[in-house]
Amino acid sequence: MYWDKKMETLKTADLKEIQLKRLKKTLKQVQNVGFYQKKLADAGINPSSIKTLDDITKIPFTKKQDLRDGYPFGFFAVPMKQIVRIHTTSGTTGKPTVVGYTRNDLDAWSDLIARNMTMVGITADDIFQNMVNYGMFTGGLGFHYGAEKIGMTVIPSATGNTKRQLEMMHDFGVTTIHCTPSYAMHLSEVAEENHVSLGSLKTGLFGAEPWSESTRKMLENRLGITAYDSYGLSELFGPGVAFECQERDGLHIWHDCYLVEIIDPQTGEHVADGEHGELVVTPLVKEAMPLLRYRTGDVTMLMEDGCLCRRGKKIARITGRSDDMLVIRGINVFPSQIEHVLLKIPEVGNQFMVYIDKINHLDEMTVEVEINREYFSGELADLANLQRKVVKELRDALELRTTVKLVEPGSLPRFEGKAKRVIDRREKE
Ligand code: DLL
Repeated sequence: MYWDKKMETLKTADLKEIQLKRLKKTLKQVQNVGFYQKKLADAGINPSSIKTLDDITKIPFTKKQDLRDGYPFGFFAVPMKQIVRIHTTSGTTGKPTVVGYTRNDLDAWSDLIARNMTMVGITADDIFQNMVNYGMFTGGLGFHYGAEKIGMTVIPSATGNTKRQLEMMHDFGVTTIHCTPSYAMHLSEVAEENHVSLGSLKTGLFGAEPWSESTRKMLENRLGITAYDSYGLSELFGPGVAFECQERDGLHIWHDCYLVEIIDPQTGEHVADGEHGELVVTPLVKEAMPLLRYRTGDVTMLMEDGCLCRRGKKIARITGRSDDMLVIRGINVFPSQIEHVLLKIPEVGNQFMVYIDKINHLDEMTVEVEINREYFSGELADLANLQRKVVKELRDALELRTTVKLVEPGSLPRFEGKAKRVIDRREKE
């Protein structure tokens, strides 16, 4: 199941040759960007000083703040006439980051999405409902064009009106869905409440935010699907950077298009395979907005074991962003770890919120958890014991004391796009 068998199964030596050729081309392309002209000149680097792939470590990193400083078009390496589309990141903190695409970029991007979908057995016979935002977010149009390229029947349903979404899934015989894992969870809830049968559904493609193995199991059981993790970011086209294959043990990253490093975020040095660090990527086929050693902020690791289906190292499921990591009384916690613990407890529903406060100079974490109806009221309800159980599970896994509040099913917020489950109310120093 290959979309581009030659590129997906290149022998190591051939892959390295292509990577180096493309890296050199990228180094030429960035010369059209004022930021890089200066940055490379300051570091004493000209394209001819990069002779091997290992020489990449001579090149300085590019950070998200650099892109923000270049707002709006400072990182475009081609004349505006050649830019055929613009997307932006959500920009929750300050100005959004603008990304641009040439016609070749759009073609390369949709090819990558087609590779991912083909890898998990999706074909032109599938009916695909794309339940993400179709605006500036790259998830909507990105998947849309990839799916059309394969020849799937695409339903661009976007977000909102969950009952209508379910009706379409049922009536149109949808086989494949794409959305955030949080929305999929909500969808499964509404399907259950309304007794909607989704017998045609086979595959769920979920990404754009961290999620856990517990969520995967829950979604698979409730929706009767196989669920795959999909990773990407706007700065590297959007979705399509890495994707699980049918093994569902780590994500294949497309090494002919993305040169991957994992670094210690503090020192900037490479970490060993199997060790977690920040993912740094140099895209190799971007025309409109080439980047060098882009610090994604995402925490993952290169996996030591290979895969039978494709060459090149896989990356592990993204734990979170290094700047999403919570430091509670000196202990590092990722929201995805909390989710993993909670969803393994059968009485716990699928929604939670985390609040962090500073009380008497001490960090305090409060977790609000929805409880399944039958355990919240009625004969099976034993809230005091259950509360102690949740506190214990969290303490055992995170080595952290938390305050747990059990709340009624349906009372916490639902999310159509990326979930915002953590509210840090500590004052920043
Ligand atoms: O979220 C692109 C995308 C759309 C990916 C649809 C997958 C599916 P941005 O809005 O720029 O782009 O946000 C990128 O989201 O740096 C990660 O922190 C996070 N992220 C994306 N995919 C995953 C994932 C899109 N599978 C940021 N697991 C990235 C964990 C993810 N985090």
